[in-house]
Order: sequence, then C-alpha cells, then structure tokens
Amino acid sequence: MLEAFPVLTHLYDAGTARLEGGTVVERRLSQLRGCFADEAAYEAALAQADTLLYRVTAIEPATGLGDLHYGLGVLFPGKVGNEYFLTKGHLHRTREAAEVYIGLTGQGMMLLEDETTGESRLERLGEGKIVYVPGHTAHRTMNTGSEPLTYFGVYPANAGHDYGAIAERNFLKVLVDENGQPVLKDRTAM
Ligand code: S6P
Ligand code: ZN
Repeated sequence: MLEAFPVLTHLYDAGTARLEGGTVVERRLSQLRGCFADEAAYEAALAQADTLLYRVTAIEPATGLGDLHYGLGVLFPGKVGNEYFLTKGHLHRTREAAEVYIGLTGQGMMLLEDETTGESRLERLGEGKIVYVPGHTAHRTMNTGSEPLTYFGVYPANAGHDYGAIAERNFLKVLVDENGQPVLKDRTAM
C-alpha cells in the first residue's frame, strides 16, 4: 500500500550536500583532533579558525533486515600542513557491513584499511567514480582538489559507525601533498 512506504525520493543540492528530510552532521577542525599527522600544523590551523571541513546529510528510511541507509557528503578543499582535509574515518559497528560510495563532484581519494591485515588501499573518488568499501574495512575520505568533493554513500541499515577503534590507533597511512601530487606515506615516517 502506498501510504506504507517511507519517503523514497529526495531533492538534493550537491553544492551544500543537503538532502531534504535528512539528518545533518557537520564536522569542524576542532572535532578532528588526533586525525592529522602533523600536530603542530593542526594546532596552528585551529588557532586561526575552527574551519568547517565537511557536512554529511543522512537518510535512514527504515531499520529492518535488508533496509538501506544513505548519505550525501561534502568535504571542502584545504590542507593542514601538507595533509589534505579529511573525514574522521570509521569502521562499521557491524563489521561485515559494506558500503558503496559514488563520487558526484570534485576530486578526492578514499583510504581503505583492512582491520584484520592492516593492508591499505587508496582509491580515487570524484565525479564519475564508484568505490566499493568491503566489510571489516576502515574508510576515510580526502579532498585532493580545489573544489568541494561531494559523494553519495549507501550502506546497510544495521551498519552503524565505530569511530573509537580507528581513533585509538589511527590509520596507518597518511595522504600528503608533495609538489602538487598526492603521495601516500607511512604515519610513522611523518
Ligand atoms: C557512512 C559513510 C559516510 C561517512 C562520511 C563522513 O557509513 O561512510 O557517509 O559518514 O563520509 O565520514 P565520518 O568518518 O566522519 O563518518
Ligand atoms: Zn561508512
């Protein structure tokens, strides 16, 4: 019956990453303490301004088995030291839960880290790019361009977010700008 359906269509604005009817989360520099490798550069940037780094609007139409949640993200361009603006990054609370990212505008990359093996993978994310994030994989997004990076993510309703596990040990790799090119480095080499 039609009235039993949740809202199935949304208007979205790729510029602001606002999805009609969604829950908005905004993250500023002060909320990403510990994420950037160069702590001195982080403190200096924060002393200048508590810059808005990204905004995610999430839609959670239903929470049953087989249901999906989805979100529209916008990650603004910029750097802390030579490290690109990034998202906090997380594992899914339900570790098996995978996710699909679809790049809408801008240029960026996703850092994927297998929780079990510690193996890292870097995937391009931007207009026309799709990235599949398998289960048991920590994921973080970086904006490597000069425009806002917007993307759409779809994940199982029971995925949940676990920020604690990755925050404790952080990602093993760091993406930095070297002469205008993104270069992946070991955190320990920073
Ligand atoms: C949710 C999905 C994204 C992120 C967004 C912000 O599973 O992966 O919508 O929430 O990219 O990143 P974070 O790490 O702050 O949630
Ligand atoms: Zn996720």
